[in-house]
Amino acid sequence: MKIVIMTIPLRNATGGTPFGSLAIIQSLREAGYDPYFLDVDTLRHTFPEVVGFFEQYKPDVIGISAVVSTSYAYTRDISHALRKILPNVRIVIGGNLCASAEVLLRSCQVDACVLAEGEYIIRDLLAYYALHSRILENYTALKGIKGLVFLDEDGEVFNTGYARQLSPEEIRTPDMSIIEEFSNIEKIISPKPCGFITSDPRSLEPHRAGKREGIVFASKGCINRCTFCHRWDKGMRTLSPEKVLEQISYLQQHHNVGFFRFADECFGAHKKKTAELVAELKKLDILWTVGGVRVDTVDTETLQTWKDAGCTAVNYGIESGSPTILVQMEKNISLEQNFRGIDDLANTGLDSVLQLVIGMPAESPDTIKETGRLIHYFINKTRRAVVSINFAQALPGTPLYEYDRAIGLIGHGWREEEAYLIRVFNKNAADHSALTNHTQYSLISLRCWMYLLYQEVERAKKLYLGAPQVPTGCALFYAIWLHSSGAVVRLVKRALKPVAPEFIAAAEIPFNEADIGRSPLLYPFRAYLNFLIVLRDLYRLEGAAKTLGHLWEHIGKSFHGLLREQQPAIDLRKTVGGISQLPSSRSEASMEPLRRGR
Ligand code: B12
Repeated sequence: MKIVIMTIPLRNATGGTPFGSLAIIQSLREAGYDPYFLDVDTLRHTFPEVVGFFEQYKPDVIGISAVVSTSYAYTRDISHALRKILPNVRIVIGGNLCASAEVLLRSCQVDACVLAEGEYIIRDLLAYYALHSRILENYTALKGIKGLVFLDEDGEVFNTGYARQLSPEEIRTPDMSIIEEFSNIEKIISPKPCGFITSDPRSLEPHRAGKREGIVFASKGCINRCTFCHRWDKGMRTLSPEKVLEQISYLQQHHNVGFFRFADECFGAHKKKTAELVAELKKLDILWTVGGVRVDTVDTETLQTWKDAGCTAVNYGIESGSPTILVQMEKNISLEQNFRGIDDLANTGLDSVLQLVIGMPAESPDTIKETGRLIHYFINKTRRAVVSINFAQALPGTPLYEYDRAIGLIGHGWREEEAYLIRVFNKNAADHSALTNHTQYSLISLRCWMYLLYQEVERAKKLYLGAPQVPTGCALFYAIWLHSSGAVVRLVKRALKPVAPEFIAAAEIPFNEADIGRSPLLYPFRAYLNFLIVLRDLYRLEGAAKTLGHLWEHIGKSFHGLLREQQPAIDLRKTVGGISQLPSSRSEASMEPLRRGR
């Protein structure tokens, strides 16, 4: 049987190791198959190149790895193109996009969606495909394979239920030689370490010169279920130190990697196993950073042992400075714990990024102010000023997505859901251009909040880290630019050049919205300026008519806001439980477990 596993291009640039595809290929090899790997994400083949490859290769089965829900449009288009040239090929999709199984099955050319970890499900499916053609489907047999969603004999969505989750021992060590054979490892391993490693003076030690940076993982899943996060794994599993060391040692020996990034979502939650791993890492004299850490799973002492073992940075998912929002997120972390987590960082001097999510349904000017205070605390305490702010993006399989469906922001039918998936295709959560406003405030307010918080970052940098002020000329010029067309700006420049050259020189310093925070002149007027900036952004993005519509919404909601009370702190999962409708068809009932997440 000829099989191809393919990745799809995520975002505009290559984005890391395709661990999901490697796991599937390894499992298939163990079972005696010899799949081809088409790593479109890394190699960035054009669409015609991909189609051309399949036309020539003519596989029997294509497994598409769609690991994020923002990958829908490409998945749909490629599935249609492949069906056209290979009418009988079996097309299977795996990855988080399968939380939208009904859309995939009804609108794409897909035979089956594989739920969660596909290592063993794909084997069962291939065994079935070996015996049955697309024309003569045996639904009784298909329904016996766990972990699948497909359209049954009546055209209804049929979900066979989640398959058994892998034990930590069954999670495969990624075989990077597959990348070497089919893809391009040079595009996956970075020639230089990232800023979170170079911020540590140890990165300059002579014996690390020329070392490269690679990605590894020590665990899968998370101990918590935040209401904006898609959980496809049940709970969390931590690998044995041996499995982690295997990944590290391969990259060290074959690719001169000396700096490592752990792509875990919840590094360190299993304390004993992590302590064992950290003790081993210490012996290796490498430098490493960790992706996701919960503040309630660490303390100063633990972080210090990590630092001593080569850790340079930990990235907490702090998310918000508002107790109301933390409850709505079901973060199971209090604001006090967040502050304590920041203290732990400060005590150890580890680098970090403050990761925030704004725009949950209960977000308001008050909760944004609370988050602003947290930003000040973080920057003042840690002396670090990297803050990453994302909008809460509704991902299928999360309470936030279900909330949006229930209140009509997404809609109930699969066609409306498809329209939403197309809207968020390839969009990062920080992207202003595909925003869904889940809050009770206007879209203009939501967009202003993002600028407001970045201005607090700049303000805090000025106050506590001594970042330079923004020159008055620059600030004034920016204000003029905001209010006028390019022609007026040019006129002002020409008029002022002979009389105030310093003003023009200052004005030409690159300046962005966030810098208002460092301008003593503009900072007091930031609310007003942000409003203008956002109107300008919306006008550029959507034109005059729609901008006027947003303005109208803003006026209406501001008026109502005078009467509105602060929303109570309620976990969004509970809110959704109270407002979502019961499934009214077999297809809807099949989708139910996917909507709930795990
Ligand atoms: C590394 C990573 C990335 C990397 C690259 C991902 C990649 N190439 O795999 C980058 C940086 C690109 C990335 C980006 C984003 N990511 Co990301 N990312 C991850 C992370 C941390 C690790 C992925 C990984 O390697 N997992 C380990 C492997 C083994 O698991 P896996 O990929 O899930 O594969 C298994 C199954 O999915 C399935 N499977 C996968 N492929 C196939 C194929 C077939 C044929 C079959 C049968 C089965 C199958 O079997 C695999 C083995 O068990 C995960 C969290 C996590 N730990 O999973 C988040 C995660 C995948 N990302 C997530 C999100 C939301 C995003 C963004 C959309 C965030 C955003 N809005 O900005 C962006 C994409 C934005 C955009 N513009 O489109 C979510 C996905 C949720 C969802 N429903 O979309 C996750 C799960 C984190 C989370 N819990 O919220 N991400």
